[in-house]
Amino acid sequence: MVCLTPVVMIENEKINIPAHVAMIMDGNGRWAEQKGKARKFGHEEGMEAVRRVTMRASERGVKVLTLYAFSTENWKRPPQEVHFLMQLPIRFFDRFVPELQEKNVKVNMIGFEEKVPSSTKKAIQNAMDETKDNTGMILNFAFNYGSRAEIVKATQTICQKAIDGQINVKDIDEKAIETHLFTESITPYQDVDLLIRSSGEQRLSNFLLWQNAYSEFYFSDLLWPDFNGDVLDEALLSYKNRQRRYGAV
Ligand code: V07
Repeated sequence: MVCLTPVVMIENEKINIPAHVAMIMDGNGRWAEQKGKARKFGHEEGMEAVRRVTMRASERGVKVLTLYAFSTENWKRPPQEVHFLMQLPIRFFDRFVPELQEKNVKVNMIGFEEKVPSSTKKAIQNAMDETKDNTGMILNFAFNYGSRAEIVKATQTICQKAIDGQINVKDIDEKAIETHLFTESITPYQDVDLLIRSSGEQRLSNFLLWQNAYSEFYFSDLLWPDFNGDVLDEALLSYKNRQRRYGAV
């Protein structure tokens, strides 16, 4: 495999930086409850952690940072909480777009548009438009995202193309499936290199199932609002210390 990712010094160690880092930002509600506050305070503080981690990842030369902001399962939460979460992209961009511009970060989104309020979609679209010419890290929000539903959607599209004679069944290979997933928009970094999950949980929770086929996993016991750039550096160091074999010996 050709490795084009930069080598950066962290604590005097040369390290290979994973091109695509994906994060499951768990523990916001628990963080708030431990402090005797409402869950929304945890989400609010979680947004600050997003800012810290985005800035550090961009400094380290990560190409794509994918954040699991809202899953297709999250609609089952209490309506008030869902409503609050839907406002967060608007608040996030009101506050952070200038900083994203300064760091040359480009915003992208993967997920289903259906059910997302139009004001939220508009905020995300604006941020994507405003940062479309940036050439640095891609900050990729998985929003109303579910991996099985993504694979189902790709399957439907491919089958329809086969029926319409646009593709031969013989030609449906891994590449063909890959190009029908949401992550087509982050080509050539569709595969996750390093998956990080906070808050002590060690599950994938329907997040990028196809794209995580060969990724390294890093779990932290810290609750997401306590996450920061130094924890990201620890994860990057641990990544460097693992031999990646892709099934070979
Ligand atoms: C959310 C803050 C981070 C911890 C996880 C739960 C709460 C940023 C966004 C966001 C999403 C899309 C977008 C821009 C920003 C966000 C939700 C929750 C639903 F284009 N943080 N954050 N979205 N939290």
